[in-house]
Amino acid sequence: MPKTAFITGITGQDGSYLAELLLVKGYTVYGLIRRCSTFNTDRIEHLYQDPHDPNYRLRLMYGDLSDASRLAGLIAQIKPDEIYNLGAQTHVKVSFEQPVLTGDVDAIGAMRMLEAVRQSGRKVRYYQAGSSEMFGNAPAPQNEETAFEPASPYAAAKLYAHWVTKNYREAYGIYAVNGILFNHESPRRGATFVTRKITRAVARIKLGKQKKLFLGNLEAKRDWGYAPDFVEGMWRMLQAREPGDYVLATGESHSVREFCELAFSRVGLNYKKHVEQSERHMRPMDVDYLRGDASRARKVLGWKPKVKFEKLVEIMVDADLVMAKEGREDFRADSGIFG
Ligand code: NAP
Ligand code: F7E
Repeated sequence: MPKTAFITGITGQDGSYLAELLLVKGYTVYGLIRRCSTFNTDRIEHLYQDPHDPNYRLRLMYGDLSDASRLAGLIAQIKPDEIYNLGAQTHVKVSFEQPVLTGDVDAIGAMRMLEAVRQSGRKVRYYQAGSSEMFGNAPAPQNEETAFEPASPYAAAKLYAHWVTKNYREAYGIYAVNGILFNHESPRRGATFVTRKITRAVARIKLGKQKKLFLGNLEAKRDWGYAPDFVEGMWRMLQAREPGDYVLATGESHSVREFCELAFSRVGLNYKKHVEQSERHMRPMDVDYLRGDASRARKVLGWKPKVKFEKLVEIMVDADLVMAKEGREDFRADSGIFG
């Protein structure tokens, strides 16, 4: 029987790749979208289907993770086999500026979803989008046994979601899993995350459209993978015989400075001539060094990332060059207000 999936956060980077993957696998995909005064569906426009087509398999529904009654109503209406809770306020620095909203959406939002699942009485498989940020400055390499040390309102909110997901699995027997995903990027990454901010700037500087790139902490190290590899891991988690929690990571860690060096050199530029540090992009507290150990996912799920650091940088720079040449890039992230 073809399956039905419900994705919150379908308009985001991961939601868009996951929707693609599930449609190819024959799923009917329902996606939660927020009502906005401007369109927020750029990342899934290539997947649109005519709702009058009887084989219409991508169905977008208005809703919000802050609206419990709507979430319960949607789950009752959709009757999903699988739920992927990817919706969140995802920016760590913004979580210091909007801690209450971040807690409401990222922590209580997950609880609203779990309660809707529990009260529906249906057998649903539930994926919770957890984050390596929950490890904070715990020693690397971090895996499922590493003690969490959240270092931001975002990380603390995600940790609440992590624990209640585990609790609903153990207390109610719900097939609920936590993916603890290290940073994963792509040409669809939001422009205010550091990798995309860098690759967009590289393209624009190369074409003479921008002069400087202002960044914060250049010494922070992250384990950066490729988003399409990671959404495949999410799907695998919901196909396993038993529910569990899994780290997804590449096992390599590189600094923001190294990312700059490689990205600028891809177009024959020296980052030192263009990158400046600015207080504006520093956080009240940062996470210094993340490097994941995904052995459990490899062993139990057979999951392995295909794209590593150098290739990722190439993919992102090349895609941004094409966009900038076609004048399709958005200049707003260069103003220094965002990011
Ligand atoms: P993203 O591109 O920032 O997308 C976030 C999604 O959440 C968007 O669809 C956004 O909708 C939606 N959203 C925000 N607030 C919402 C609300 N109140 N109600 C419903 N939906 C809401 O994030 P991503 O990179 O795809 O990440 C997906 C998930 O994985 C997130 O939960 C994130 O915290 C987690 N995660 C990401 C990474 C990573 O490296 N990418 C690593 C670990 C964990 P709009 O488009 O309308 O804003
Ligand atoms: O920062 C440093 C910054 O914002 C990475 C989210 O998807 O991954 C992401 O969170 C590092 C940090 O990602 C700038 O201080 C320097 O040390 O790209 P980021 P993040 O904070 O790691 C995790 C796994 C998630 O779960 C989150 O949802 O880069 N950095 N200069 C900068 N960061 C930004 N954004 N902008 C700068 O100018």
